[in-house]
Amino acid sequence: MPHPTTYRFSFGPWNISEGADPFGPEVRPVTPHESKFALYRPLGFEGVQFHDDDVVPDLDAQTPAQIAAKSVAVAQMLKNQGLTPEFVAPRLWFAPQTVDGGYTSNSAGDRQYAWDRTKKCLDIAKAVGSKAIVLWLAREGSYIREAKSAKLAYERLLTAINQMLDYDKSIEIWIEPKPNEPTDMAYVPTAGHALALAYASQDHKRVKGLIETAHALLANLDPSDEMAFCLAHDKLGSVHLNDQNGLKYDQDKNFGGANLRAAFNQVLVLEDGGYGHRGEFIGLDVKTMRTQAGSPVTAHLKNSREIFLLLVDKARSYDRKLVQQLRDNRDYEALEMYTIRHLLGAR
Ligand code: XUL
Ligand code: MN
Repeated sequence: MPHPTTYRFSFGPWNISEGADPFGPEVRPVTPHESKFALYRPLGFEGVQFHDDDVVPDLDAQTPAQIAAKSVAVAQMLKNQGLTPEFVAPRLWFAPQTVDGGYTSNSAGDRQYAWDRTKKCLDIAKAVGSKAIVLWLAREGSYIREAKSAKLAYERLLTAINQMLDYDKSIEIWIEPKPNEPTDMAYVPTAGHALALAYASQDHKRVKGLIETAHALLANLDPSDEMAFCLAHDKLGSVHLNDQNGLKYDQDKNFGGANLRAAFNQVLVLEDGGYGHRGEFIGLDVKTMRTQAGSPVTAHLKNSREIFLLLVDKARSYDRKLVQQLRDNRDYEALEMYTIRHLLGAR
């Protein structure tokens, strides 16, 4: 498949943050939510990733008319700024009704909250002109396995996905797997789990995966393989490129910042898999370092995009003929050395 000559990039407003972490407060002045959108184009981004309440703040407290009016205003703002909404994700991990998950909660009332919130998210996605919603299934897991029936939990997830497909006949659902954090163990930790749910659903063509580098690494998997698995099924809805130092807390480091070779392999898989030729975005989900001064802080976004593009150059100048020859000869020592020399620019 031909690769696009140019890529489109996206990030979410949460990627510009004030630096609070579980151990300390904000360290930078607040960048008002509304003022973030003007930063996209100058930084080279045209796609906006939204949570539902990034579109309609304080969503649970709004009437349907208020939700509709705010969504229309955001759609107009995006148009004025020349931006495209990439997806909207229901934030099902914040409200008191979601302490034990949403779709998989043992409480019927909490599950009803999750469904009501999802319907609001689907309405918002339609109103802003987004073709997809993203399910990051944050608390759909358990802290101790005895707490829930896992079989029932998978059945409930599938039921919820089918309800979404039914409620909106054109929306795509992109499942973003993650093995842990904030729950101890999540029910949908890998691309395999996400795509199994997709194929079991009533309209599998509209259910895909969104692969985040850090999430794959937290599952002790190779992110490029997770992306390739989705591409092989024509089910890579989007990516969240970032990086991660081993099996620790979710770090959302700059793309390539921890493992440049693994980043190169992700770019190779995307290039060779024809990713982007239908307008799919190169999505980033990166956090700046807490030590970074200034407001707003955007260097991490600019740098991650630049690192991606530098690796695209590396992918396009990678000598495919030589690679094929070394594969044919099964000389993987030479292939590794060529790859490292290529990445280091050694002559
Ligand atoms: C959480 C994460 C989220 C999702 C969107 O780890 O990656 O930001 O991408 O809800
Ligand atoms: Mn993400």
